[in-house]
Amino acid sequence: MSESSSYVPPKVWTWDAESGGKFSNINRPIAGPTHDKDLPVGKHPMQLYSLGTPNGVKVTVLLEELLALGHEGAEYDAFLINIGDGSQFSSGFVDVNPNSKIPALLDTSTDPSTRVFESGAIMLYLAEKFGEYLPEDPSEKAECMSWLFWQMGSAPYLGGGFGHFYAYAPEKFEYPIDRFAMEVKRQLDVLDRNLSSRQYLCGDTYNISDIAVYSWYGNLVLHNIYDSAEFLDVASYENVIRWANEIEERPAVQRGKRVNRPWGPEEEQVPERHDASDIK
Ligand SMILES: N[C@@H](CCC(=O)N[C@@H](CS)C(=O)NCC(=O)O)C(=O)O
Repeated sequence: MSESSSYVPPKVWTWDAESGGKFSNINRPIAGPTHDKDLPVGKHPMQLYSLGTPNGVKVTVLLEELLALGHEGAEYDAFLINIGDGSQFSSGFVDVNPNSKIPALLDTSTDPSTRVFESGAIMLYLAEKFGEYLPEDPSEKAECMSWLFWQMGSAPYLGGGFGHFYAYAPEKFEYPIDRFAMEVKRQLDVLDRNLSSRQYLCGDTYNISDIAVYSWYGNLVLHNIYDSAEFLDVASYENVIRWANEIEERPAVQRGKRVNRPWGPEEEQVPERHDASDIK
């Protein structure tokens, strides 16, 4: 560790200064809505309020996989929630997700409608509802749940920890970058060892845990997120790369990745999806 800090934490933390860095304009220490606004509702059974980040992509990929299997009940409207402008703090969004984070799902095919928030809970809800991508055998299901919850517990160290301090913080600090780079590399090694003897995370069959883990760690090893591929030497995790490529080749994954994406090459953007034809 090289730098020293002059910051001395006060006795009681108060919210009186912007912390700086990307997202500092939307970060705040209180929950609840900031403004009154209802959410739009479309014509399909599933109403998704999201953005094409790794957490959002998990759900659109799964919905596309379910549609590919012929489940009409998985037809969905995907509305764009722009987290940069604070849309996650509207009263309508907070009703669907009191935690004000994308993705949030409203299943209007139940009476009353069912709200689901937290991407892992949404995936589990959809997999159980349609009886797909979730093993039935209790031991196999336990393995699938283990990797799904592994992703939910691990990715905050990648995104909120490593990504934040390596790419978004207003200054580079060695201590947090060191700590989170070490953890992310350990996580990649966990995946790499598991995938050295298995085609998919749980064995021979693709399931929701692969979709969840791919959305974060597949993206990391294939797409240089946080501009960190060289720094983390992602090329050395060969089994993770082999597995991520295999998942990425799936047509439903290709479609799901593009939904709720208002960035990137214009011809690939699908800010909202209300019909299959919206994804060209
Ligand atoms: N554990 C949550 C995390 C969701 C999350 O962090 N979403 C981010 C975008 S990837 C978000 O909505 N951020 C807005 C904010 O923090 O205000 C999940 O998996 O659904």
